[in-house]
Amino acid sequence: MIDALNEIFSAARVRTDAESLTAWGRDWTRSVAPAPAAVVFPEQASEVVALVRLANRRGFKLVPSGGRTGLSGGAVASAGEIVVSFDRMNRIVGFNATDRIVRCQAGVVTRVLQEFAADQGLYYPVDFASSGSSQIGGNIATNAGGIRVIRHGLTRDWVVGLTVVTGSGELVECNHGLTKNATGYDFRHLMIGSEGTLGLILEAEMRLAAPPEPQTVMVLGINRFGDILEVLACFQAALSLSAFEFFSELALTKVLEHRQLRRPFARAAPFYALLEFDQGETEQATAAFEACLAQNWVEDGVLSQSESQARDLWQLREGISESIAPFTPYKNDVSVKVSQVPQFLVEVEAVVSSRYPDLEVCWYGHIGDGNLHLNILKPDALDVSTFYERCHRISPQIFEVVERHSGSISAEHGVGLLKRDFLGYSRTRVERRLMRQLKAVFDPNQVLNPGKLLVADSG
Ligand code: 2HG
Ligand code: ZN
Repeated sequence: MIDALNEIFSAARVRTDAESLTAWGRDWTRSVAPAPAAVVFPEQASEVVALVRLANRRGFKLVPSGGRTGLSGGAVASAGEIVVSFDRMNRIVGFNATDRIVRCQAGVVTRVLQEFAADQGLYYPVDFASSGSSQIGGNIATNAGGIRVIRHGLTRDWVVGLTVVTGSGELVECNHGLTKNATGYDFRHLMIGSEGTLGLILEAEMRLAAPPEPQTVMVLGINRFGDILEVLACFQAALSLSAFEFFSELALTKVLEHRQLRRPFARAAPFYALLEFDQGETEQATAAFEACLAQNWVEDGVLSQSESQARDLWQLREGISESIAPFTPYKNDVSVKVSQVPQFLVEVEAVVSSRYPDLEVCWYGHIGDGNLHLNILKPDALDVSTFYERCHRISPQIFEVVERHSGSISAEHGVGLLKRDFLGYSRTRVERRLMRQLKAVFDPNQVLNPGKLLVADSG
């Protein structure tokens, strides 16, 4: 294998040392042990095409690898695969101010794209805690969402063109940056969210937006779970929100300890909401806050007075995932339509409190778009596999609630390895068969990201 790889890549761009295999063989999912055979670092499209063709001839399996910040094992190589890292395809290769389109190689880091946009007086709005290391190719492969979806949508909404190599090694240019293009199947949208199972993304044309007004952040203390959505409705009736996030007191405690931060206000509340909106709408926001106070939905609140205060308040929400990572959490990333959220929360809470009475459960998420992150923290005394087995047995009960509400078992983290066995709760048998048939069209020899997203048989 290594000799064959060396015909495409110089020796320095093929790594087989144990440290590299571990580092590039996994993502932020820590429950599956990495065991790739090699890691390669292509620098141009022709090398990726040659690699995919080689994989087809020789039966090698390829795992695409971006910033490796995924939480469902989508970028984990655990069975002797070749990891294809896009770290060296990290250049912005074109920008057109008239079109407001930037052309990025797959390995461009999200924050680099955001900063590039700002340098042009424009804005790339998709944002999340891992923007500093996640890469555009991975964002597209998982249709990353994050914190401003209620205003600016998902990664999918900003992709206007893609260059991909299919699993059989054919180069396909999708959509060419067009706004209007009614010429049949849009392969761009098939590739977005396909988790590297249909093709490898080499380049993307991303649309940029006009910059928003300066933003103000408000953090509110909320007494009852059920009132969170009342607060959302009250604010949405009064102004246009850029973000509406929520987190529990336990989540706040973890982030305060981990980052050595101060509470947003002295009195602890069972739940918190974090809202972001245009500075120009502060008056409307203050009025909505008072209305919520009068209803007793909210018991305290704080408003950012500067950009740096806004950033500090965001840390309370964005730092949660990192601060609970040491507890090897079992993650759920579920969503329902916003109108279903109140009932959904009640039903999920009933499962959680009856099945995890002895464990710490951290609630947080992008509740304004219907997305809830539910992390079960591992107690020190339990070993990882016993803990995961227990959670795995309980998951179907949460997913049954999701299914009843026609929700998603993976709202934004992808299916990868971790949620694959549960896909049937969100996608029907017919849909799964169609997915496998599409996989056979784009990747007939099954060389791309094996074992991810779909179970090979009829399951
Ligand atoms: C977030 O919203 C990320 O912070 C991570 O999607 C969520 O750690 C998680 O479960
Ligand atoms: Zn999230």
